[in-house]
Amino acid sequence: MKEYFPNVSKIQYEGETSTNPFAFKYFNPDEVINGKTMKEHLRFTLSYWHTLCGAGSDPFGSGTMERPWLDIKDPIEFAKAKMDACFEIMEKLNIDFFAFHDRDIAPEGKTLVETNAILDEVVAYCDKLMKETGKKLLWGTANMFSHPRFMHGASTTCEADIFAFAAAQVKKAMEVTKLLGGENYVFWGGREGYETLLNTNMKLEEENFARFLKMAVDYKKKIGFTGELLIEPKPKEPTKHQYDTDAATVLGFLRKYGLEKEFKLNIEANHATLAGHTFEHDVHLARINGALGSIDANMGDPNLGWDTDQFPTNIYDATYCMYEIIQNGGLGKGGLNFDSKPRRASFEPEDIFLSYISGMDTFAKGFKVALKLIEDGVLENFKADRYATFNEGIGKDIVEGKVDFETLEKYALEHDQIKVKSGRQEMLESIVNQYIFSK
Ligand code: XUL
Ligand code: CO
Repeated sequence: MKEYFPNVSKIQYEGETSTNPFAFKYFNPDEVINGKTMKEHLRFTLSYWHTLCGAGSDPFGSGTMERPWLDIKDPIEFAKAKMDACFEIMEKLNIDFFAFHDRDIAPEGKTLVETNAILDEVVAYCDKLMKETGKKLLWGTANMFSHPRFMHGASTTCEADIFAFAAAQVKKAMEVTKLLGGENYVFWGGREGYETLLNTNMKLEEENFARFLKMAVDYKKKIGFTGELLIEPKPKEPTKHQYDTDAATVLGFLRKYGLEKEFKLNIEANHATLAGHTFEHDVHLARINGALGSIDANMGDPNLGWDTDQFPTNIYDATYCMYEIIQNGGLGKGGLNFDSKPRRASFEPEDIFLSYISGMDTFAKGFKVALKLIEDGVLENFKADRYATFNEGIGKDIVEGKVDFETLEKYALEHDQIKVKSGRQEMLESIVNQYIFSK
């Protein structure tokens, strides 16, 4: 097989004193922690779209990325070359999983029949490489946002024929994901939202969205796909009002339509922050509702209000996210998928590797910090103490549902001289810093 990145050899763990940019400083893939290797804990995943398809274009300029397969003219050979490059990158970075949209791996043909045939050919090639290398598919999904036919939405479109087309596309993408042993299937509704109520029947769009998801659940069962179905919330971009705004909105929607047992959430860091939350807020909310499925690990830029999809280097985000994952007992079938891309000016092929190294090291360090915080019980003990009044007396009665407003009024009239304690936020932030700074 052709080597696309001859200048980069397999990335080794060299420890935190290393000054080699092409080495891991914190991610030691085979280090065993609590009975599992770091690799198994973190389940790092390559994102096909940004890594293999990202051209580096933006609204003001064309693509910048130098990629060694760009001169291949034949569309199928081009697709297979990207697939080869994908497996080379995973091998060199010690990444076990990848994730893709149908259109990332194979181009569309002139008709849906032709498109499906092209997809089948590339999928067969992918299957062969997976069998040869042992690499795994974390999730598959359908791109129902790039093609102009989806300008009004996919399952939330105003055109019934587009709804049918979208259903056919998801059906095929689910079959392909199953064939490749995918562990999850993701729904991110890129065009599932609206721009203006002047032309939108929001009620019908929301109901159709639920109908569509129900059909997906039925088809999953019909074909015996045992992976998890995941919804990825995002508040805006591309549409002004995305229906899947954040974790809380999606959980409420799923409950309204009786779908809460069928779906978990794929939480993306910068989608949560665009919704005005912290990353850990959405991960936590998913976790305490038993709905934490997987993570799209990236970060935004606090000075920019759009989806910058940057490789994560923020140690606080990584620590707090890993804190939730550990409390969740791990990610199950999920993983840490880097929904991130090198910056437009980081255009050389080597930048792909340098970007992944920084993201993987950040999460590996965050994992260790979070584990130590949990083992030492610093935050959980503080929280337990903070809510201790609910463990006995009137607090216990409240939690056990034994009191009403009248009993509480009687109690309050006798106990109205109340002393409350400090929340100690600054102390806790300082303790977290201490754990991050210490080795
Ligand atoms: C877009 C985004 C997607 C999903 C998959 O913001 O995050 O790439 O992860 O469709
Ligand atoms: Co994403």
